[in-house]
Amino acid sequence: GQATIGVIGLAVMGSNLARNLASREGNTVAVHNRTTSKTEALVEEHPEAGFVATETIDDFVAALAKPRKAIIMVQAGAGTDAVIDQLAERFEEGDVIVDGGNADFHDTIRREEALRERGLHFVGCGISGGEEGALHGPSLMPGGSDEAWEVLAPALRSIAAVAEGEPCVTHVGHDGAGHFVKMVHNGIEYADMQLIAESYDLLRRIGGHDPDALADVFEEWNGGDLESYLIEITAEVLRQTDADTGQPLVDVILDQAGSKGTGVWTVQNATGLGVPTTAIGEAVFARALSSSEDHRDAVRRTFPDRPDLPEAPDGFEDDVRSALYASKVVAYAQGFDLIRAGAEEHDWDIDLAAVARIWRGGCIIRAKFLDRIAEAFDDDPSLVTLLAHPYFADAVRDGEAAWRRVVALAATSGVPAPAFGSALASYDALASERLPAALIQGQRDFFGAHTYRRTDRDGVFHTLWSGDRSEVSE
Ligand code: NBP
Repeated sequence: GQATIGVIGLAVMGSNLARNLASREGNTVAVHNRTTSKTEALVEEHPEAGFVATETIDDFVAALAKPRKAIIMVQAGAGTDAVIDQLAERFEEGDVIVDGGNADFHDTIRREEALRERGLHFVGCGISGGEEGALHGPSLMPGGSDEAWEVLAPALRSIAAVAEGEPCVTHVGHDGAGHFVKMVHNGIEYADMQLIAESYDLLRRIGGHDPDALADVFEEWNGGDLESYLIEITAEVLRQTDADTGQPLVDVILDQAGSKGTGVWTVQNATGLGVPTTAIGEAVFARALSSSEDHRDAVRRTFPDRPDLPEAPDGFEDDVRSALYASKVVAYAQGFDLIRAGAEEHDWDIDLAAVARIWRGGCIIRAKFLDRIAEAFDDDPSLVTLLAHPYFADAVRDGEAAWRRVVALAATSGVPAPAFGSALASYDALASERLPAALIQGQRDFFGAHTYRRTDRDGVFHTLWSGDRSEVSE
């Protein structure tokens, strides 16, 4: 075979990734799709790519130079398993199968183990950046073995986005580490989008700005600390006028947010690992709430009298910007906490600074902010939380008063700001000397004899609540 790498699955993501690969020095790309007409169409439309078109899986495998490298870009789940099986039957020791789809990392762990037993390498690779990223440079999060990374690195480095001169790809960790980190990336994306949406809502309803004026505000913010792809596209969405009605497009879009599942996975795994990713949780729930049509109807009809919206206080726009930044620090800190907890649970050696660096380009959450996060973990790889790093601590301190004003005003005005509020609550809880968890331990001991520990002595204790209420130690 003469192709240096192959792509299977030529829907939008696979086609774009294959074109990206083909456009880079050193890659010759074999392409294959279950439905052959798609392969033919791609090859015909892009003669410049010099694709090696293959009709059958056998042709595809035969077209690849050894060690064979194939990237699967088919629908996650059963489709991926089917293609893996087809390749595994034909591949030989040392060959590498890459799954670039949005797989559940548990599936990736399972597949990697099964293929390893057969002498094959399997790499679950998170790919962020959507269609555009796949074509021009995604952020790539490969897992799998060190040997597989060595084989794949040149091709992956050649197609990744570039940030500050570095390709946005790193060997995240073994087996499912790459897909785990991609999952958390998407969870953080949910939180970031929700925080921006709350900022918009507050500025619109309390600030009284129209979408066009708000597009200016977000454009301005994009020139500062908040500079990011999501802030940039927010301005563009707010600027858009609907051709049919002449209204701002945002006003004619149905206000029910969809999701494809990675946010839910993030929260499920966070709760399983006991990591309080509250901002991601609020973001996932906020989308679900927006789509709860019956509940929204029933409650809106029951409570037609809403608080009066106040005039925006002086400096409100700056306050919201500060609240957004501080909340964002909390949300990202929680996301990185989850990566660290996942790494501990699954024995992955994940460099958090490297993860922050590969998210600086190509992916949806790319932002200037991630440079700061990378620096923080470079300074101190064992940093307990981003909130404790001097740079972010100062940012939170500077924004704290504004953050409180915004959350308080949102509450009295009846404008929901769940992610702002819960990020602030998370910060306040972490910063509190004492938490009411002590009372909860008392309650648990009362009804379930769950025992408690004391602040002043080692040991495990129980109060004889239904007896003489004396304390016994276990
Ligand atoms: P889709 O997720 O829509 O999958 C379509 C592709 O899967 C087609 O090539 C189809 O072949 C193939 N396929 C299916 Br369906 N079942 C198959 C089977 N049993 N055997 C072989 N091939 C099968 O494509 P996509 O939107 O390009 O996404 C590809 C992957 O990338 C997904 O896992 C997705 O989650 C992930 N992803 C997508 C984005 C994005 O922005 N869209 C971003 C990041 C990751 P056919 O032509 O013969 O039907």
